[in-house]
Amino acid sequence: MKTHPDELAIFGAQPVFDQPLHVGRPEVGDRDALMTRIEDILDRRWFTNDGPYVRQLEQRIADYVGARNCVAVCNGTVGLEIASRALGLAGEVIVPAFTFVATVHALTWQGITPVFCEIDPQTHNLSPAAVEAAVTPSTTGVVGVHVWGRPCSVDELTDIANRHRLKLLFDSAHAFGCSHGGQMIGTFGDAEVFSFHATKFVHAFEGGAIVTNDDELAETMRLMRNFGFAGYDNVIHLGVNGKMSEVSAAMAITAIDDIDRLISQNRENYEEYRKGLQGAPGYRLVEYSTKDRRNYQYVVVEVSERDTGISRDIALQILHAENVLARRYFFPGCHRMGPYLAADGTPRARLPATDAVCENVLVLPTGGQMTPAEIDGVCSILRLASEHSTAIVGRLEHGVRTTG
Ligand code: T4K
Repeated sequence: MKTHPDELAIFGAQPVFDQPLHVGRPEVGDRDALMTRIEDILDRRWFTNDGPYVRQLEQRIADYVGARNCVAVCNGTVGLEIASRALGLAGEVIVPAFTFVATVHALTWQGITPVFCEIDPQTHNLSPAAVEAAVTPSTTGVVGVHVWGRPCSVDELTDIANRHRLKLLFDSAHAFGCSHGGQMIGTFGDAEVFSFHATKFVHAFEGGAIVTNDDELAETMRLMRNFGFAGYDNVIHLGVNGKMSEVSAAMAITAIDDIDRLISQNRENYEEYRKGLQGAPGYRLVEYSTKDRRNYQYVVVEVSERDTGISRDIALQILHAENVLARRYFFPGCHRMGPYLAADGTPRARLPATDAVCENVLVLPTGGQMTPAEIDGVCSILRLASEHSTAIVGRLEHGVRTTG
């Protein structure tokens, strides 16, 4: 059994939970249906390269979001690379630093300069005013990220992109099943990219999809996904291997069959967390609009050290000690990550709102693994951590080891 650090033992000598509770625990869905599909794939001996399950998945996604085209890919990162290349992004592209590093790597990998832009601390998404201010003659596009599945300022960004003749790409890795103004995410900008990584509520083990209403762009991206082949022996475009396998497509189809249940399960968990943290000073649950569709796949708490007495990082340490493997997505901001620092080791951009959000966000476990009692347990740990903050901080500062 895991050793319990005594300084953090607010509940007793052993962790509250015997087994770790993970953020991003994958769902399996209807295992029999999945296995039937996998048996079929094995029988057919068609494992990848635009197979029937990939085509079926592309149709399902296009229909679900209401987009004209869907190009399934091997993961979201390669999807972003293909989409940005097909859109002709070059020079400078405006991106948030509060995102998973893949958003930014996908651009940099192609020699594009990411220009880090400030977020709105309330929404955690790009601030349109900051985007407008960051446009230069070298800017070719904007990549907006729908962080936590809350759509970024789609209308304002569309307006900015139109006025400055910029391409607009959305990293919709978190936002499958979400909508904005009644219209599904997947239909905005020039293209949008979903991730179906195992940690997403709809997943393909590894996978992603690019959706667009631009038929010509979709055709280019299909070519790019498959080495530029336009038929046997006929390479007409620069390309990469961005293909999704049949087994991955089978998993994603199985998940989409189950999407309503997955969302309502996550919503129930979210409501349980809300009840559990209600009235607990200093823990603010990130809110989801009920006017539009949300997938509730992330339960995110902002920890105010002033009100709880503990920093986000101490809260994280306490939760980990109790086997609650919460995560501090996204920390540090991409502008503070090695490849994006200036030669003297300092960040190139000053982003105080981004830094503040990076410092106080905690992502809690959800999904089918969590029971209401476990969620209540997680909330109790956070509440107790706050109630005992002075003692805990004192013990941590002085390295005092007690028996808990
Ligand atoms: N844009 C955004 C905004 C994104 O969030 C992401 C991915 C992308 C683009 C790129 O899409 P992909 O190329 O990945 O399709 C994880 C995921 O790997 C990543 O897909 C996701 N965002 C990111 C937010 O989270 P890590 O480095 O945190 O992964 P890891 O291995 O620490 O696992 C996360 C948690 O999930 C752990 O608590 C363990 C649990 N887990 C994970 C796997 C793989 C399981 O329980 N089972 C599993 O099979 O990045």
